[in-house]
Amino acid sequence: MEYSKYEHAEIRKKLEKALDEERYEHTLGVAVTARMMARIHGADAEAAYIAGLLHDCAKNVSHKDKIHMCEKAGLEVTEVEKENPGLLHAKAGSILASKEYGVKDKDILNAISSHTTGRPGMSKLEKIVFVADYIEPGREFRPDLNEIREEAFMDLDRSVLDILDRTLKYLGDMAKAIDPMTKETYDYYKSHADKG
Ligand code: DGI
Ligand code: FE
Ligand code: FE
Repeated sequence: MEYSKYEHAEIRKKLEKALDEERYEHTLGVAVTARMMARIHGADAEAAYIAGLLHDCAKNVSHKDKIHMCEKAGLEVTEVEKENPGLLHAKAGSILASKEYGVKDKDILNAISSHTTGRPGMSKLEKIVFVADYIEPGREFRPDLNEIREEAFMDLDRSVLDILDRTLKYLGDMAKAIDPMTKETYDYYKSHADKG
């Protein structure tokens, strides 16, 4: 994967306009975290950086427009996604990344698409973006984050599972609807961990 420094700057400039300041800072945090994790875990560091930059690129799109974009692109929009506006920016983001930011790499587009709920059988890049989104330096409010941060560099699958565990607990505490995909992803990585 080869992107020039110029292209990085172009993507960042565009994102800075599309996102609010806090979201843009978060995006830079995810990008550098994902790049470093990729180096440690032997994934494509360049792809990880681009996926990190773009993972929340649809965050400021209206819910109506996200639904419309996904349906137009032939992506299934589930009932849970219609009722919980926090979910669809992932799928919509993969469409924007392809159409507005010129990303062709399928693995990068998948990493954007799966970054909120995960999915069973994620690629290494998808897992890295999923985890980097959770642990980037700006996420200071989460308790005991350093344990997960350490794990993220030592045992990627374990950190995916622990993040899903925490997310499911958080959603339960907040009485929020659980996307079946979040639970499916948890079950998948749980059964893999149990097998050793
Ligand atoms: O976009 P970010 O804020 O950086 O993080 P994100 O894409 O992981 O998630 C955004 C929100 O989605 C976050 O508040 C947790 C929530 N979320 C994750 N899984 C589920 C979920 N919300 C619902 N309702 N159901 C889920 O399964
Ligand atoms: Fe997100
Ligand atoms: Fe994010």
